[in-house]
Amino acid sequence: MSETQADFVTGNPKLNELPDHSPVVKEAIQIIRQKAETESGHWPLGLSDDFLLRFLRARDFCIELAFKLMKNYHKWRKECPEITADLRPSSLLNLYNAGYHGILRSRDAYGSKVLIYRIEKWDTQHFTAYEVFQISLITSELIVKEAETQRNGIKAIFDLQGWRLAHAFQITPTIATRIAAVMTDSFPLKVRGIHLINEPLFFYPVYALIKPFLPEKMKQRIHLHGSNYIPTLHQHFSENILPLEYGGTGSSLTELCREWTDCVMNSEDYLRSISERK
Ligand code: VIV
Repeated sequence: MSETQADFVTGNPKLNELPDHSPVVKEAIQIIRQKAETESGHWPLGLSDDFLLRFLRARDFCIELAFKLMKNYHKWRKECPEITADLRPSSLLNLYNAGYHGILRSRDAYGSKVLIYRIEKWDTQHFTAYEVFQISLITSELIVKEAETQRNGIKAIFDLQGWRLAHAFQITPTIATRIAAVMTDSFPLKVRGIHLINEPLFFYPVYALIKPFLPEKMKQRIHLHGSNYIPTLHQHFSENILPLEYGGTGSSLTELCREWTDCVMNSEDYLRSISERK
């Protein structure tokens, strides 16, 4: 077996550094495409090079695992149409405008994209957990197109300030399994860290609901910082990328939310095109 073929069996993070046009990358794409075509599956999003490459990178070019991830992704989309069937950011505009979600302008020291969510801005009277989930899925579908994000994954900061019982009631066991699935083996993004800040005591029962569905590796990547989060959060993210609200010197979260909202609203056509294909 050649060295490359062995890498395709075990996976090798070094292959992630290769550019899209590298012959090794092209070869892996051919192999996984052939597998997909042979397995008479239904591939509503097509089997383009770009599309296949995101699954390969998410699994460090282990073809078996990349193919399994690709199947899980399609299965997950089918299983939860409430989340995946109709990605229309304009119907979520109030949630965006409230400042629920923003993305840092700079990647962190490891090249990961950093996403911020503020629960306080989720008004449960107007938005269900499914709609709030769509915000994360929309972001994921947009950033997974970037090679650097495919390579270095994401980190998410959940600010649980304002977490109330009304939020907790939204997290049903079904939603909890959806959350765990999309974080682990149903979406082609490497989740490199989840940081919870300002979590109140009565968030723990909800966390306990999600936890059993997470593999050990993922549990280790979840950090609970509490309300005195600045010193520990800064061990993971440097001050110059964090927004003002979190003790950083970057732009304000309000500004970052507005920026990302604009970007999402400009992507409506693309999002519609991927939601319509079943
Ligand atoms: O959506 O890589 C109770 C991540 C997340 C994603 C998606 C991808 C991903 C890391 C999630 C994390 C967030 C789509 C691809 C699962 C959406 C969550 C929506 C719910 C309704 C938010 C409520 C608040 C949670 C807070 C803590 C959850 C952590 C343990 C993740």
